[in-house]
Amino acid sequence: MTDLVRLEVADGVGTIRIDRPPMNALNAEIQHGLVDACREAGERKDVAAVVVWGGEKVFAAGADIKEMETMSYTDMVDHSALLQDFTRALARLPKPTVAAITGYALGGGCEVALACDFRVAADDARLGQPEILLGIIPGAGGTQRLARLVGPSRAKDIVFSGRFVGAEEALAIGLVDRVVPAAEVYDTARTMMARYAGGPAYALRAAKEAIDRGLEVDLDSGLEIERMLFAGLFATRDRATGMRSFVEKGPGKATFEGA
Ligand code: CO8
Repeated sequence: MTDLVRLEVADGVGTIRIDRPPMNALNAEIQHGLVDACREAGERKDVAAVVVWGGEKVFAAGADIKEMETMSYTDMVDHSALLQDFTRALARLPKPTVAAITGYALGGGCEVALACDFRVAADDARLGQPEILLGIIPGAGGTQRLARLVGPSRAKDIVFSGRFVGAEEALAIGLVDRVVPAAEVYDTARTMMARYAGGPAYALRAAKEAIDRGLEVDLDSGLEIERMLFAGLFATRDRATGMRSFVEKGPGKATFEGA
């Protein structure tokens, strides 16, 4: 584990903190660190949901351009699998996730945010995929996840131009889910995740998997994924507890064990 990426856990919420001032440029050490932190957050029973946080000044201004500058085609053939590994590790983390975005979320930084379930942005945050201005394209899932989130035309505008998208526009096009003053970003994201602590962990995991995997396949295959996951939840104690407490006490009264 690297000091540049830390998993901090409090009250059922894990915070994956990216910490490489001044811009949290995502070098290979951070990319490996994110894979490790996601694995740990996924496995730990005391983590119900995860906030990804770059600190009060910046989320992440992208891959480390200084590290990439001298890389050859063959270097990048080897390295590019890692670029997609760390965003995939985040996207596949079987718990709710939110990116808490202050300052810039650019290039690989925007792609980290896109791999989360939700995004909360500061009112002065700026997002974007400026890779085109470096003569490349997004390489950590940006062309795929951005288009799925905001639609192909908007994604093409953002990727072709490399322009920065302000928080209000990001909210209007669905690139972020909430905009709050910068000082409130982390607490807002934490509050969003805290509601899942003590929740039905296996049902949350199944819901995330059904929606995300379903978006990758045709409707009939997606419905089959849903059917199998739905039936599987009848093997959990949480399902038995949830239904029993509804019958005995009414809706919303169950407490779950994550089992
Ligand atoms: N990589 C390396 N260093 C960076 C990066 C970066 N992405 N961004 C900023 N820095 C450095 C600057 O070089 C500068 O260093 P120094 O003090 O040594 O000169 C320091 O951070 C501060 O930056 P600025 O002086 O430029 O600060 P400003 O406030 O003037 O500007 C910006 C901030 C707008 C964020 C500006 O720095 C910028 O445009 N940065 C580059 C943004 C960018 O192009 N990102 C995309 C990178 S490519 C990419 O992400 C590819 C994705 C594919 C795989 C993803 C894997 C992670």
